[in-house]
Amino acid sequence: MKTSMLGALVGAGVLVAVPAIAVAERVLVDHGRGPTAVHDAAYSDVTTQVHSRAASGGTDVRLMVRGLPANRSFGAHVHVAPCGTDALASGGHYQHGAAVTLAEREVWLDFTTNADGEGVGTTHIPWLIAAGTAGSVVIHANPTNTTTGAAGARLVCTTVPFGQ
Ligand SMILES: [Cu+2]
Repeated sequence: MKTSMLGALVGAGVLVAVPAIAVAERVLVDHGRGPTAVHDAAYSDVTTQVHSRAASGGTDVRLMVRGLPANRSFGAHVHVAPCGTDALASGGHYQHGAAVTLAEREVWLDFTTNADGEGVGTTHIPWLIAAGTAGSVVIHANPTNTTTGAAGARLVCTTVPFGQ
């Protein structure tokens, strides 16, 4: 009984401590490991990681994904709010300034998976993301329509504290 209680306490502690440590020790680099929420059960094996690095007035954002269908293209964007159980909790696309095209004022991370179902989406934007203006990266079912910004259903969402 003593052993099983200890085991339960350690197990609970690990679950709580991991995200807390990740936030506390990586203050200078936005960093998300996820997904935070899965909106389509067919994608429950997907894992994600997001890096956002600001330097010299610009920002590099990288999305790494595993566990997706092989050789398929997906849309992915930075959204304004953190993920929630409701797929719409992450809000709309994060936008910056008044550039003429959506591609220039939003942050798109579309990617195509390899034969192993892994994909990487990267982009460089020539500005800094202000704290509190962007909260997640959402992966969608289809590549982004460059005219409308639409990319189909929201599959998985990763909360990322951009701009800190
Ligand atoms: Cu999106």
